[in-house]
Amino acid sequence: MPRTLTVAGAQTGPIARDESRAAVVRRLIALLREAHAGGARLVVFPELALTTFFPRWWLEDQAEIDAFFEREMPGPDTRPLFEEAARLGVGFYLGYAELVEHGGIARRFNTTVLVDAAGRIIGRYRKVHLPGHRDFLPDRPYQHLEKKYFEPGDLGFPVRRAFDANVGMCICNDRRWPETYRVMGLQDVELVLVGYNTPVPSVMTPQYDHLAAFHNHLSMQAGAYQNSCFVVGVAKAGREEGSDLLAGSCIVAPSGEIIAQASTEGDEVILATCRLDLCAINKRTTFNFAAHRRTEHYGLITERTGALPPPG
Ligand code: CDT
Repeated sequence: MPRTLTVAGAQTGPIARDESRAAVVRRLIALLREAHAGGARLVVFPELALTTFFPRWWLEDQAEIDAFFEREMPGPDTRPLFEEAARLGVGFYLGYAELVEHGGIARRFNTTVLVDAAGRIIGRYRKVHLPGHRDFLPDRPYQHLEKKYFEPGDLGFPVRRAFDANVGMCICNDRRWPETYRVMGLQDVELVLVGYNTPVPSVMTPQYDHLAAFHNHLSMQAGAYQNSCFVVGVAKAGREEGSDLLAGSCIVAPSGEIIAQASTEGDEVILATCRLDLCAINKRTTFNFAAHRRTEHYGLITERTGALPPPG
């Protein structure tokens, strides 16, 4: 019997700043039900799936900023999603802004949780690669202030056994970094879940705006192929508070091929039945890490952060 897992990507359209958490959760529940009706056992929601993408704004009032954060998960507004998922017997990945108190100090992370089919949180990931900038950029139509609002994740890239698969998580900009996938690949990952909010035009690289969709898929397809795993990439998409967010949610097979892709910029479910045994093809051959990796030549990857020119 081949090991299979039907996963859904639950792309959302834009979330307005004044849309209540309860209203957003109702949208997520509708997507969850549709995914379940399509046979999904695991549903992937976007990064920061409960609010508008607030890092586009320079905000100074801490209470106003903290209104975008969750102090508990599930909390009163999100509990109905957990209850409905448990009732249906479906797991999910949910991205949100997390506010925790450690020793009386408030810490803020761009976080996602993995919830099992009984509605229990079984995994947590905090975004490691925070893109954008910390200071106000006066010449830009909008900002990308993740470095101001969040601190880098402190949980690494754990892979856990869940849904009969080896499952890892990352968030948005993480998907562009080969290190993200390789650290999970070294834990034998079979399924990487990633939610994203990708503003186009980009604050950082307007020169590449026409390639935004290409780079999105290129990153996830390369990560899947080079680490012999499935990748489920799920967008918050569409025109949100005057800023466009890239759509293109997709499910990528270990061959690097896209096997499901969203066709709209709104709330949309995509589905694929992942034959997890397919991961073994390249794990045993081209990308058999134990047989072929040469770690004695990879030291710079962890010794050095930024690039330096060669000597001479
Ligand atoms: N949310 C997020 O990480 N978005 C980034 C945009 C980078 S441009 C500052 C992304 O990689 O899609």
